[in-house]
Amino acid sequence: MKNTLWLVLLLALSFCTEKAAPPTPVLPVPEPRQIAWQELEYYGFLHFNMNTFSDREWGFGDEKPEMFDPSDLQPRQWAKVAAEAGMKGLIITAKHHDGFVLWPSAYTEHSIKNSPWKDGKGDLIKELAEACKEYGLKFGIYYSPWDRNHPDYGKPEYITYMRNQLTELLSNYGEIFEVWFDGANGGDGYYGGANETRKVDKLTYYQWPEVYQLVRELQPNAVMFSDGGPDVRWVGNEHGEAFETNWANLMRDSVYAGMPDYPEKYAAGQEFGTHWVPAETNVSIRPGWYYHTYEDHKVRSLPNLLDIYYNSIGRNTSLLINFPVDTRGLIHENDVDAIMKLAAKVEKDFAVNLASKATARANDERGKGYEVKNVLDEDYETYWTTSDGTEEAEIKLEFGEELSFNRLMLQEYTPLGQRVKSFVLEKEVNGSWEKIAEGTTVGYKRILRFPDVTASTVRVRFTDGKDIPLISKVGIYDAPKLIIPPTFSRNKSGEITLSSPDQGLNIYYSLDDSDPNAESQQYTNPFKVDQATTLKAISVDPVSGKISEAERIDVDIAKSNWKASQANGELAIDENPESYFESGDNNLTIDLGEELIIKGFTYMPMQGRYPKGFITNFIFEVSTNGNSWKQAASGEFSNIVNSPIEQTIRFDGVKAKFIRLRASKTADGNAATFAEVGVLTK
Ligand code: FUL
Repeated sequence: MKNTLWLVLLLALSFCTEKAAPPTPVLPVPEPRQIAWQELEYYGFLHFNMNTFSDREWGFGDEKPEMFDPSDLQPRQWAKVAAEAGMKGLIITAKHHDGFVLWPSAYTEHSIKNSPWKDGKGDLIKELAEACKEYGLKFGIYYSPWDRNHPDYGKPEYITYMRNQLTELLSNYGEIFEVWFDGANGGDGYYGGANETRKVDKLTYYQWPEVYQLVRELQPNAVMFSDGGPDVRWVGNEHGEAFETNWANLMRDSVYAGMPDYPEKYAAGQEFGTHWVPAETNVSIRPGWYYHTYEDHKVRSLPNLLDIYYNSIGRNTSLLINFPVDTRGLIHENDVDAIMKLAAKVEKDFAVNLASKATARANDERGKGYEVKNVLDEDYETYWTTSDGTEEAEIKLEFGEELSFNRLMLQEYTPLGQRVKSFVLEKEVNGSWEKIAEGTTVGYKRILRFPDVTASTVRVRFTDGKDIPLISKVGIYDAPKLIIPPTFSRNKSGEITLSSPDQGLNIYYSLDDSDPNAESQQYTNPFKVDQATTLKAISVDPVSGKISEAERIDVDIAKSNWKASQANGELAIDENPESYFESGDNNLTIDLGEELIIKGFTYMPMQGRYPKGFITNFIFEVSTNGNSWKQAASGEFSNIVNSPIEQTIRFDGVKAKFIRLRASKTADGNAATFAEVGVLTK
């Protein structure tokens, strides 16, 4: 009898300590290498190669190795910047489309071994691999399958070359975490002097299954990126934005690198995709992937970088931000400044998880090991889930006091598959529930941003899913406001729009050159200014009372009555610097609609990604009747190629009803282009 009692006791005890049965996986599920990769979240891209020196985005393949001549190449600076910015790895363009390679490959002469850098004795891949190790970063390789230099490109022999080079890269430089295969092929190229167009069948030519096998053999832990994987897929655009609904699942066998309808059809993944192929968001910190001095003033702003962060990492993708390393061989100061600002702001946004001190309750718990408290710890491996078949699982968080917050972060435990299809965050108000925000898929990580909310109890309801949700983490944060000046735009009729850099901020402005404060005119709607004046505007956080610096902008008379004499000339007076007028006869003539005394003019050169026709030498003429013209100024826009910002020329007041800006020379000899032309009347 005694023995039986002991046995019962022992059985009961073991029952209590035993973990409940795990949930059944929802297929597809990730490979361990993909789980490890997903946890990196954030890493950097380095576009540095021949294009840096030829000042191009896509080299033709006929560039000379001697051109690769950095004056101060420091891979350790790249690694230091990345590590300090919170990145977990770096991927470098070992070979881009022009075919030049950054390591002394035994299979080509088109490499750094024939460049002046370190007298041809350097190995940049090795130096960067070492720098990454020193700074605790993972190291990855971008390798362009398209090669505009190689004579055999398009023939079977080239595939052997590609495999040989991959073998070098994946054998000699230690652990590689990601191999990045670019899907681009623009056709024409140098091809060893043939100078012709060679397009290949992107699906079959590269013999992808064999290439994948080679990578697996040499670097079993590396993930491979291309449009459709096999391990990591493209997000479908280069501006840093994932779809809100974003599945890691993909119909992988229907996708190949460089397929034309990929962005619309496959970039968001598919709920019933057959394979686990999560997305990576790749975006450059400047308009171009490679360095161009003329983009030094175009490094992304903090609000833009923050949007990218929330719209990529916050939407179930990893984030790969590119640094176009400059001709010295350094990440440019402006880019360093921008990435550090992003790092500091992200750190502040997620500094305190308000949920971690809350009491969490769930409407159902699966049992031992799957308790709701698991969503509050920092361990991704522990998660909360419910009994099989539970409909509308929910987690309630009781803070014990009224708290203010504006971010929700959720993480699914993805090793058993992506499940959640929709969820809603609600707060309790006098015994009933009010919606704060809602979302669709979660995946590895989902972050919602919403205006400040106060509540003492909230709940997250999982309203639809492929199966019961497995939730590893719930975070609630109170991100501080981004208190920087408002952004400004003006249309042709002189209407000014001010936009707040963050939700919940007020904007105040002055139009009389005085410094605005929280007592000044508050901005509510666009307003018209048709005379020359100075606008100063600030952003104010009504809660903390914090005030941004003032933005000061000189505006001149509105262009509402202006008319251009040439067809399309309107594009240069529409107050939109992104549109431009290209003039076959190198001038732009404008009727101002009234006679004015003008004291100068402005010229904004073309702002597009591939600018052309910058005016370097100008003649500016005025007329009161449109027939007889008088020269008011002539001269040079000295640094316009390197710094294509608005140029301002002043002169003594002259009468004008008509103005004409004439290019006596353009930087590249192309027809003159005009993004925007204005006059100064003050
Ligand atoms: C694209 C390339 O064509 C660009 O030059 C750049 O390397 C980008 C990351 O991928 O497909």
